[in-house]
Amino acid sequence: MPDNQETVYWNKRSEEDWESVFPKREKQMDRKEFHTIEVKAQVLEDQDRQAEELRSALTRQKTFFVNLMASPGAGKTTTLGRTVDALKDRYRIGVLEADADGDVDSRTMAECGVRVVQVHTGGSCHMDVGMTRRGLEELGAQDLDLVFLENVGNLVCPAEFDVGAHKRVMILSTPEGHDKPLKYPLMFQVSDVLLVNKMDAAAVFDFDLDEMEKAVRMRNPSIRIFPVSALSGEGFDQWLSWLTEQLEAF
Ligand SMILES: Nc1nc2c(ncn2[C@@H]2O[C@H](COP(=O)(O)OP(=O)(O)OP(=O)(O)O)[C@@H](O)[C@H]2O)c(=O)[nH]1
Ligand SMILES: [Mg+2]
Repeated sequence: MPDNQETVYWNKRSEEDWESVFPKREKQMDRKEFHTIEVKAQVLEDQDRQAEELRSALTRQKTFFVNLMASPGAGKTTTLGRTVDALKDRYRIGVLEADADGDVDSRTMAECGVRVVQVHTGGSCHMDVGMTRRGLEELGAQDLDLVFLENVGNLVCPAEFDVGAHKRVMILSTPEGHDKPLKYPLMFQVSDVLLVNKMDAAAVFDFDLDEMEKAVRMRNPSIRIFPVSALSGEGFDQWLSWLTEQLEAF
């Protein structure tokens, strides 16, 4: 019998039935006197506090930390590769690669000549602050100027978790469609920067940049939007000058 049918069955039991099923428990306590704890709210509050502590520690040690989020295949690794290539002579850069499994992206980033740590989330769809802290320790972030987290590919869960980054950057790629801000509003709401990637393919996918921007600005009027192509490098000057400004002001 499936689990949900089992649940319905127990709920339908009479008071007498209940006593016969849980006699010990009934003796130990009055079933009507119990405490309810809101675990989700408490866990998230705790995560937020830890994220704030991590961010302060990174600020003290002068490590600028960027949380990069996007769907699978939106172009996170390609974007990081091009970004790192442009900045690695000027800044000491590290990358935390977060994936449910595998090390493909870590190998790619290591070839770019930066320090990399692969974090396996064990199937989890996002990074939390505990996993991030451990990854940063492993990376030796204290002597790095700039660290990127390539978060797990997903437009939902990573948006909910503050991992202690100074800035949240997201990528939306043109094949995903211009309606995504309407379907995944939180991700667009919490991000400081939106890189609209694969602009070289926008026409093929009938991607309307203005429509997308209208939908994003309803939720997040101050988000910075940079249309780019990580493949060709189009639009990277604007993204890189924003990032450099942040680093110089940090
Ligand atoms: N046409 C085009 N293709 C791109 C662009 N950026 C990335 N790609 C391609 O998109 C595919 C996925 O790119 P990745 O950089 O691996 O994407 P990702 O977000 O890191 O993917 P996951 O880590 O697997 O979630 C690759 O085949 C890239 O070559 C772009 O600007 N234009
Ligand atoms: Mg990747």
